[in-house]
Amino acid sequence: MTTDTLPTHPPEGAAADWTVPQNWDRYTPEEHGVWDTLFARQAALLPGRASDAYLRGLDVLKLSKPGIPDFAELSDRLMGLTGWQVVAVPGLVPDDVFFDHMANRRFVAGSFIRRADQLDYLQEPDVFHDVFGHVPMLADPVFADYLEAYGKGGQRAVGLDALKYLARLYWYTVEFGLVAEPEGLRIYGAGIVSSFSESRFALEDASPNRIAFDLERVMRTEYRIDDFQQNYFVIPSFEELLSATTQIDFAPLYRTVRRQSDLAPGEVLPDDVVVTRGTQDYARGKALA
Ligand code: HBI
Ligand code: FE
Repeated sequence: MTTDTLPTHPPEGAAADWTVPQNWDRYTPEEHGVWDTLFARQAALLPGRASDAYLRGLDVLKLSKPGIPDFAELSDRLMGLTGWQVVAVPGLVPDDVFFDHMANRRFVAGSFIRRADQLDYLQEPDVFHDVFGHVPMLADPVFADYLEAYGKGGQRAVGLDALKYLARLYWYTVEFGLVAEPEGLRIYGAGIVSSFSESRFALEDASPNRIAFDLERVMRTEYRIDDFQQNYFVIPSFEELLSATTQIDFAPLYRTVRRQSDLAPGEVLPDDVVVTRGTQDYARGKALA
């Protein structure tokens, strides 16, 4: 995801912090219907696939209520649970704005929804990705702390010119992370739980590698934004993700990572702890096509 081409000033109608009114009253019945269709599709897939923390969030936040959620109502519930809020933005916002909101426990969400004829097509994160994908995890106290720490780390990374490395951590955890639960691997990344096809691919397809999470290794790993991931990284628990990323000083880590080569999306290293070794058939098929 690149935000390099964004203007530095918020667009007309947005506040200085880039937030806009959600204007919940202005959604059409068709738009609410798109949410309901997407919700029904994912809700049927996720039990037994999504992490326990995610499913609990979906439940306690009452996201099954029909229609696009009202951010004010959602924020009230979330505030009572973990102190987070959901604020509407017009689309992608500049990195510093994104991190400032996150460091202050405000999750920025697109308020528009994809069209009914584009259920699986997404260029920019819409309200289904942002709210259905991300917000349930914010009801988990440990993950809520992780995301705040990420926002604060983002603010420091900007000064250290290390955003490229930190963005990879976001990608392979918040967007495309897997967690090892007692009953088996589960998805928690928002990019997976909000995707009809990737929620099965990430867990059940023979193609991708599933590799034990290692912070330095993840920070070296390039990612693809236009297709299924070739490698997924598996955390042992959210507590361990939080401690692995808050008990260390990132500045020396960035220096170490900068000295090493970047790793290709589907690469496996001799030192990797491989949970399931993939065939990479899917990616190979795409390369030949
Ligand atoms: N803006 N609305 C929005 N959503 C994002 O996920 C987002 C963003 N701006 C910047 C950004 N993400 C990146 O900096 C992170 O992925 C690192
Ligand atoms: Fe996202």
